[in-house]
Formats: sequence, structure tokens, C-alpha cells
Amino acid sequence: MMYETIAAVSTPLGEGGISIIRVSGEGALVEVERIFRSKTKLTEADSHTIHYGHIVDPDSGEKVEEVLVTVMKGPRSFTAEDVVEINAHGGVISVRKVMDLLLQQQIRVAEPGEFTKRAFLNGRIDLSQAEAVMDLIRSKSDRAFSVAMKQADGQLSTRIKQLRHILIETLAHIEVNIDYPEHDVEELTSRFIQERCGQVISEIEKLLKTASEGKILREGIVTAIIGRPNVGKSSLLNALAQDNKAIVTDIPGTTRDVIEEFVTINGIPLRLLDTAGIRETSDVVERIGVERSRSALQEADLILFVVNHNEPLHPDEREWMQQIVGRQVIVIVNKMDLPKRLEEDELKAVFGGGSIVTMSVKEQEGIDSLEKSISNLFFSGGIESNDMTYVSNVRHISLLKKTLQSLHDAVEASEQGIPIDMIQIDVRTAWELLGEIIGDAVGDSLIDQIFSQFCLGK
Ligand SMILES: Nc1nc2c(ncn2[C@@H]2O[C@H](COP(=O)(O)OP(=O)(O)OP(=O)(O)O)[C@@H](O)[C@H]2O)c(=O)[nH]1
Ligand SMILES: [Mg+2]
Repeated sequence: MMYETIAAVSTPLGEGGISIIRVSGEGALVEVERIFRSKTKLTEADSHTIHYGHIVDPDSGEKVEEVLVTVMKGPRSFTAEDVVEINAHGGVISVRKVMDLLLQQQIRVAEPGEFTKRAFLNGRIDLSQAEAVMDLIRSKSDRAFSVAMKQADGQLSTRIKQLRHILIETLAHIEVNIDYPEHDVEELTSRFIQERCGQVISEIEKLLKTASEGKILREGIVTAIIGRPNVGKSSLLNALAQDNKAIVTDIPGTTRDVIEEFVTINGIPLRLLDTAGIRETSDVVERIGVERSRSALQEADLILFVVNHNEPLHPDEREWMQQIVGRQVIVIVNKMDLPKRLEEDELKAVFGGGSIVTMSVKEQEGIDSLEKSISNLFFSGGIESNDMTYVSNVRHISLLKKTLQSLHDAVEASEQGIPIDMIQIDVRTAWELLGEIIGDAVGDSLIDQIFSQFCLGK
């Protein structure tokens, strides 16, 4: 199929070493040719060659930019169409000038994600691979990157295709039974259905188990640092982020808003939220801050509850302990460089000794053990195994859950002796739902929606 020729700046805008403008479509070579002066004509160039030259305003003849132009002819290109990439000097102005000239030709601006969408529409990649491309761009940690990398590589697709294959076989078997009932005993078919569906069910369950870890890898563990004013919450954020992001003073009530920082600890991404110390206060601004702390606490996957080694427990702290017990909590006893005045036994009784870390942010002591506690909590070693396929995309997760439901329905119906052609519907639905993950049988509007989440130029 032929699509219009599109162009976009594929590197982040701003001053960089180089900027790349990508052009894709049937007219890519001809159209860029009009504004490019070089020894070789692009239309006569071999595929996968690079050409030095200038971008020139065809009306005035003025040289706009010195460039290197790469020619990649379809189908051996990212979009499977003819692609021209213009490597220009960094700088917003020169890039904009080149773009302006391109758009005066038979070229329009690409929508976000449109290049990847073309790759999909042209059959070069499937939908889960396309979504992985987006994850690659957005991934915030090395681990998340490698998960996305594998998905882009088609690992998830391969698994899904295997499962669909099993279901198609099952459907075929059912079909035979319906067409030639005399050839088969209905009971045999029932057993076959239960066995095959059961196999797919357990595979999907395995995939879904990886889902929560996958989500964490993508978005980070939402981690709220809470505690009374002045216990050292902001100091802790700064220590973990290795940056002076939050203001630290000895005045209680220093932090008035939720401060967010993305950090990676042993490869695990955390979205750290430093909050205002929770207390009753008459200060209007601080009170709003305290409200925000409370809602950060609600959404947190992990709570770092900071208390002061040098102070007895405060009634407020006793109250929060009751509120947060049962959630993922690490208690941080800070300021261990100062004399002990805290009733640690009481904390141990509520949270268990294993989740208490004693440290001094000021003396940089105990940060290692905190980092270790965090990684132990979330990935008890399992995440290290590299051969695992992770599901991390919400769309995939919800489709897998629906598939599971249909398969359970099929198994149940067959156990109850419901007619085979009814069961066939459930199995067929399961097969179709799995197909949606890899973009088989999805509607145009869904495709548009998925690709619109991409950034420009990808
Ligand atoms: N002695 C000692 N002082 C510390 C330690 N950690 C932080 N402090 C000091 O405690 C004071 C308060 O630190 P912050 O990090 O601002 O405390 P906070 O919990 O964010 O306080 P609010 O924002 O007011 O809720 C500062 O003077 C820090 O230097 C520590 O481990 N030992
Ligand atoms: Mg603070």
C-alpha cells in the first residue's frame, strides 16, 4: 500500500551534536532531491548509502545547511518504505529551516508515532513490537530497557503466536467433531478441549505473574517518604537521588509540597515522593502540603516511614503506624549518630525487625542496607532471570485477563457437557483476543490511539 510522504525531526529538539530529520514514503527520494545539492542524485543513489551535500532553498539558491543524507530504500528500512534521513547540525533554527523547506514540497508533517505505525501497517513489525518501540523510548531504567528490547524483538509475539496455534488446533478439532460427529466420541473432544485450554490457561497465568513486575519496571515503584517534620525525609531523598533536589533545614515544616524524583536502586526504578512532614498546623500553605502528603501516602506502592533515633515516639507516629501496618513499609530510624531515645521495640512489635533500617543520612551510614531492603522487598531474585518474557503493557494485561476468562468459560462449559458448538465460541473468542495483542484483527481506531501515544519523529 502507498502512503503520503511524511517528515519529522527524530532527535530531541534543542542544541545537540546533530539532529536527524526523517522522511518516509513513496516520494521521499524525489522530494528531498529538490532541495539537496550533492555530487550524486538521491534518486540514482544505491540503498543504504550516505551522501554529503547542502540543503538549498530552491527559489533563492541559498545554502541553508550542510548535511549528510542517508538513503534507505524500502522494504529494507524502518518503515519498509523509502526513507531519507537528513543529518543536520544541531540547533533549533537550522533544523526548522530544513523542515520548512521539506514541507514546501509534497511532504507533510508526520504525526506522533507515524513512522512506527507505517512499519506496522507495512507488515514489518507486529503491534506488540510497535508498542515496545514506544517503551524503549520511554524506559527509565536499564532493566525496563532490556524488557522493552526483548518485546521489540518479538519475544512476546512469539509466545502469543504459540498459544494461538494451540487454540487454532483445538478449534479445528472441534470443527471436525461438529462436521463428522460419527468420527469421534463427543467425550474425547471434551477431554481434548479441557487439556488444550488448560495448557493455554497456565501459560497465560505465568505471563500475567510477570505483569506487576513489568509495570514496576516501566513506571517505577511509587515510594512515599513520610514522617514527622524534621526527621530527615528530604535529606534522605537527596541522598538517594545523589542530588540536592529538596531543601533541607533544621526548621520543622521545611518541605511544603510533594517533591518527586526518579531514582534507580540496584536497577529498580523508584518514583520517590518526598512529602511535607505530617502534623497539625495553622499555616495555610503547610496544611495544603500535609494534605498532599496524605494522598501521596494513599497511592504509594512502598512507604518509607522515617522516625528520629533521638526522639521518643510521638502520638501521631503511633497513629500512622496503625494506619500503614500491612502495607509495604520500610521503617527508617534516622539520625543514629545522635543518642538513642526511641522505643525501637515498639516499632519491631508492629512491623517486625526485618523491615527496620537504622541509619544516619548525615553520616552517610546505612544507605546500603536501605537499598538492599528495597530490592529484597520487590524482586526476590526472580527478576534477574533473563530468559523471562515480561508483560508490562496495560493493554496486553487486560487482553490476557479477558482471554483467561474465555478459556475458563470453555473448560467449565465442556465439564458441564454443554454442546460443543457453544464451547467453540469461547475458544474462538480467546483466539481473537490473543490476536489483538499482536495486532491481528484490531480496528483502525485502536491502532490510531496506540500510535498517537508515541513521540514525534518515531
Ligand atoms: N544529626 C543528624 N541530623 C540529620 C540527619 N539527617 C538529617 N538531619 C538534619 O535534620 C534536619 C531536618 O532535615 P530535613 O531533611 O529537612 O527533614 P524533613 O523530614 O524533610 O523535614 P520537613 O521537611 O520539615 O518535614 C536538617 O537540619 C538535617 O541536616 C542525620 O542522620 N543525623
Ligand atoms: Mg523536608
